[in-house]
Amino acid sequence: MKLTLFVPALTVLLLAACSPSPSSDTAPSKDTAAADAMAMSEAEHAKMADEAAAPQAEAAMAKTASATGTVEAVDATAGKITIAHGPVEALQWPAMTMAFKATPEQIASVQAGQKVQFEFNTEGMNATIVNIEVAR
Ligand SMILES: [Cu+2]
Repeated sequence: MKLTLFVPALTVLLLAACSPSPSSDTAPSKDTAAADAMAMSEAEHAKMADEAAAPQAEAAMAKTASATGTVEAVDATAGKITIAHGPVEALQWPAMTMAFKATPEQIASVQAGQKVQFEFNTEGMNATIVNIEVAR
């Protein structure tokens, strides 16, 4: 009696221990993978939340700002006005000389050497004049 009960039980134990059965071997690792995936997605969501909570970083990517400066050059062919502008606090830009995209009308409205006040859109390294007028 004892033996007949013991043998089937041992067989089950051996099968459970030795067989690469999906139910016994991969289930725990699946759980771990799921937990990892959840941890990753939580981390990603946290990162996304951080980015959402930092509008300044996103705003710096595409933003309208205003500045004053001196026109260094106008290039109607290239469609650009080069301006030595002062610091732009809204963008955390230092003072620098750079070219802004401009319309032919804007280009025609200024001359090298003039002090100007202007507004511009910036996206990455591209800055486009929205409005420019000679400072008075
Ligand atoms: Cu600049």
